[in-house]
Amino acid sequence: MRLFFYADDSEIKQGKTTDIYFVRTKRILEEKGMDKVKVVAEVTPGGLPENWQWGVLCGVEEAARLFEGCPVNLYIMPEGSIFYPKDSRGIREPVAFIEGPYGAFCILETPLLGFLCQSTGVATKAARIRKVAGDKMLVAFGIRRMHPAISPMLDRAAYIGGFDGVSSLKGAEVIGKKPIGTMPHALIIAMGDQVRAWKAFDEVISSDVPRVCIADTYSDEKNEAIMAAEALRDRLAAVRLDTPRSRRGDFAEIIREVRWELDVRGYRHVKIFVSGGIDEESVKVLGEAGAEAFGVGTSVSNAPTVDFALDIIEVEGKPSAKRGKLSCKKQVWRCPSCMADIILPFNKKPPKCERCGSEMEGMLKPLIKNGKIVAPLPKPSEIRQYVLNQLEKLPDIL
Ligand code: PCP
Repeated sequence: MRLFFYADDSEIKQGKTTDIYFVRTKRILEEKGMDKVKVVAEVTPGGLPENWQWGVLCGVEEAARLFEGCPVNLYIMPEGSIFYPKDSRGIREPVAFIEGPYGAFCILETPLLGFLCQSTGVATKAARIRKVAGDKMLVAFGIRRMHPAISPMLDRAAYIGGFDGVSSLKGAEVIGKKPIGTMPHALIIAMGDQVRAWKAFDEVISSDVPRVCIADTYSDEKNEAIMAAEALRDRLAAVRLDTPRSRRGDFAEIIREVRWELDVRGYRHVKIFVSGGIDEESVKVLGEAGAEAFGVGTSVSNAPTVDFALDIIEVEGKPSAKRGKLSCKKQVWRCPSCMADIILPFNKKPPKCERCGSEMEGMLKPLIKNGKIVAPLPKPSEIRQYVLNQLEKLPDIL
């Protein structure tokens, strides 16, 4: 008897989460002896949410696990690759294509898209915030907003997008790091007194955990920040300000005041950690006011999904696509220095970058060949570094 409402590995792999019309399609093709018809189907974004100019592809390792054992080839951009909705000439950009008997993979369309759409949205939102935050500390605090069964995916995607750490035990395990947290208001309230709670934290929690005291429970942030500094002195790493919307007013001004009052009292070592409603805009404004670390929750864990679609573009080697889609297998050629893309039919020879003349790199690489994984599956930390390296080459987003 299962306690919660989620699908397990074998149910996902068997297509139990798929849309029923794919099951019917497979049955009809089998009955008519057409399930072995060879097709090429490509994954393209319908566009990007909000004003996003690019996305960070995430969910690729799960796609590999999904297709392992399925008699198809899967070519896909490496996990963490920047992609665009269209190339410089307006051609819609494929992030993957599958080639093989349609009847062998048609029921996997739904889980494949689900793996890519949601985690790509999370990783992209995280990367956008990383792009604005520079090297300030970013911690994923958002798993409480979403179904707990996917919290490891949410944390992994935020980390891959460029965050420094995650708050959940399971998420931290998946990315191979220790979880990062501060302290909840509940600790102060349950113990009845800020100083008593801060000192208890300092006594009980192992010394390798930075002392970050929540400093906005009962009184003004400036007042509680000074109290925390006077209570823990050089043991205090930071104060966390999580000012509720009912009190927020000019949060940047509050941060400037707290920074000033700590500094004039000799507490320059105490950093300011902020959380609550943090996104690209507030990271910029609050960072400029003196915040040096951010706990980012809902804006990343509940990031918009990227609406990828899977469309057949070749049947038995012949061009065949529905209205609105371009037929024929394609390659996405990327200039590694200026990050510009050109999309050409798959077997064309590599073009030179029109902007800088560099050799261009084919982004759609084989991940599965006849059901076998044929490429390495990098660690989350390696994928994250790949994302950061690419972000450096992109223009600012705000
Ligand atoms: C919230 C909690 C979350 C933060 C803010 C994320 O504060 O710290 O991790 O908020 P966001 O989703 O708006 O980005 P509280 O709800 O006050 O919880 P706590 O007292 O546990 O900090």
